[in-house]
Amino acid sequence: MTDYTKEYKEVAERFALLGEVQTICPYGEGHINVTYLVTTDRKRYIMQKMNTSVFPDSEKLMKNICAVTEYLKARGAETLSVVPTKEGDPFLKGDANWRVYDFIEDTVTYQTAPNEEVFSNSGRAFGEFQNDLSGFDASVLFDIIPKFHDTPKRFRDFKAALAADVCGRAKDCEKEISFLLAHEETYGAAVEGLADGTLPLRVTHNDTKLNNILMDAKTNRARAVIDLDTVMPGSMIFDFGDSIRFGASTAAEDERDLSKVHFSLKLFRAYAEGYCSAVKGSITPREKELLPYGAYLMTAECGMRFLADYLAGDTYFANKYEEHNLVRARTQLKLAEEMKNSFQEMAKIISEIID
Ligand code: ADP
Ligand code: GN1
Ligand code: MG
Repeated sequence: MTDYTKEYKEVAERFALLGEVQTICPYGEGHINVTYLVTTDRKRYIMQKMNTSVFPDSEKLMKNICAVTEYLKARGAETLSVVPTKEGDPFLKGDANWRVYDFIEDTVTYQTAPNEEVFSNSGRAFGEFQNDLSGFDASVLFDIIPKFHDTPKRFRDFKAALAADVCGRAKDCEKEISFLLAHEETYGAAVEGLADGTLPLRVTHNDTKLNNILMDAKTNRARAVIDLDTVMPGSMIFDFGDSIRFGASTAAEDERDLSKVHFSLKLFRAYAEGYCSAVKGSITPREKELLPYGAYLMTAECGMRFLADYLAGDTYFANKYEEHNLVRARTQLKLAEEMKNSFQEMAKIISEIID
């Protein structure tokens, strides 16, 4: 692996780090920020080049993160610790913007669920995260990406990318395009429920992938929910659904061999048991009813976002090769279809877990 120490040492040294910087290496599998592991002779840190096209206002973003992490710490939860610059600012402003967190030691992240127990633990942790934030004053939060899980808007964006077809790629994905167009009537129920009050607006994480949670390396119990960039008002079914999208698949989000990609009801049950054990005191009947739909919705939405980005020339998600976003879109749409065909089984599982 290339050592980035020389290139980024000057950046790292602008932060109030303990010790002398020894190495800086790329780290993790996030699609949005560029993440590095910084090692000094005393401690390890996560340093991120912030994605300012996705999050144009770093000031507001870091205000949100500081407010949420302070609140969580006061409740005794383990969470991200922002390391300020030597001037005391929460991020470093320049041609690029950078931030640093303490590295949370003795933890691991998973790209696929290694077993049902780990996935269930992650469900409990995201449920507890939801509970921890239930008393948090949402009015102090900036709406950092407005309409983040407004699926009808995501669908309109997808159709605009399709109409423009700037790279001439639409011909490579006719099947995927047809799937998304054919399901238009299924995208609206969550935003409609939030608008008419039948779904409560809560403070949610909005990006609850399994790799956005740090698990204890020894016990596999969840230690900290991370990637707090998208904490905003939203619906519980977004958080539940996005976890199922990523973690209840039998393969990675970017598996090329679709015969390996299936929606696992066993993993769904495991996650639902963990999540519902945490939220059973606050979940409403309508939320409970819409948990299976949330899984389908977040998966179809993510599929349309990956496909829109592929059509637009890969401007949003970090990718490792030319067709990466198309490969990702294909896994999501296959999962969405299987989920749609499993609504009854999912509902039965939920009713067995909470009555
Ligand atoms: P992105 O927004 O690009 O997804 P993340 O903030 O999720 O970036 O970070 C990418 C990865 O880096 C995470 O999936 C996790 O593996 C690792 N990571 C991030 N923050 C920490 C931390 N404080 N301690 C340990 N690992 C971390
Ligand atoms: C991005 O930041 P990361 O890699 O955890 C994206 C999510 C998508 C996800 C798909 C801010 O998540 O919305 O569901 O990729 N985050 C943002 O893997 O757009
Ligand atoms: Mg992440």
